[in-house]
Amino acid sequence: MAPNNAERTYIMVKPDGVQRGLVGNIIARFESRGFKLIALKLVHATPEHLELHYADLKGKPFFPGLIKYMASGPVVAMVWEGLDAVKTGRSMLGATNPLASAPGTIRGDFALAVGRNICHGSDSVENAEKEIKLWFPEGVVQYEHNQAAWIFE
Ligand code: IDP
Ligand code: MG
Repeated sequence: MAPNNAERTYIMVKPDGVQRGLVGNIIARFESRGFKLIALKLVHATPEHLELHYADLKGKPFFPGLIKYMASGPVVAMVWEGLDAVKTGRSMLGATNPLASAPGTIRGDFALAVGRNICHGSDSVENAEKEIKLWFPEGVVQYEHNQAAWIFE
């Protein structure tokens, strides 16, 4: 199969990441890795919207606290495109629990607690497409990325 240079992932700086001034650092990591930014907005999401985003986790004991945390302030919603964007995005994030996140990852560099872990990233291509639709019903922005020939074979 031809490599999919146009795979997309949904990345979100969580309210703690915004409050702690980490938005620029997180964006810079995705930019310098070679991904193309195709959507971005600052949004203070409602609990109802966040319950849709985290629908798979409904019923977990931490679910109410997770929704409260995520609705406590604005988040930065983004879509990044590039080769293996979903898997590479997850590896840039690090493990869900910062106790296990390697130094050099976003969570491994900036977080200590699983309930304050700074950043979200889609865990599968299918979920990425669902999350992109949920957060960007208006669609993403298409444009030519002039660096592509230097990033992809
Ligand atoms: P992920 O964000 O790495 O994909 P998920 O299992 O999808 O991890 O969980 C979503 C989010 O819920 C986590 O990023 C974290 O903020 C929160 N979370 C997961 N497990 C726990 C927990 O045991 N206690 C508190 N919060 C949790
Ligand atoms: Mg998840």
